[in-house]
Amino acid sequence: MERFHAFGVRTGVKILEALSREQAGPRRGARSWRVIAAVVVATWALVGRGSDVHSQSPVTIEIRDSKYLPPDITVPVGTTVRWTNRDEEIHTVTSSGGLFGSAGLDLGEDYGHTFTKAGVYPYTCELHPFMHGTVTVN
Ligand SMILES: [Cu+2]
Repeated sequence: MERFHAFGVRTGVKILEALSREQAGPRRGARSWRVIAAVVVATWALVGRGSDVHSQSPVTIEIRDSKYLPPDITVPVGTTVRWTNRDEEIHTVTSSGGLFGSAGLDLGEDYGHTFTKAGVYPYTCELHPFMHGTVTVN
């Protein structure tokens, strides 16, 4: 979500730069409506966009003793969930709907996915089908 905010800020800054060039030009009076429009857009880009996109704190799930801990979590839209493998054994995080999926994670390796839509997302380990977890996004 940090990225979206940065995009908004960059857009806002660009517009303000263009705006100050415009104002320095010789035909300033004739262009005042464009200046007003630019201010509106710049304000939207700087303030509106930045506050519309809430950044959520990331959530960590550990994989230990062939279990996802905690197995079921509920997070707000926009949350990045990160799974870290604490087992000597390789595990995966594989969405049942095919929406996300890790490679085989070795001890200490992790995998993250950002959930941008509300829904219920069950997942499993490709290597151990008895392992189950669910991420509920609302
Ligand atoms: Cu596994």
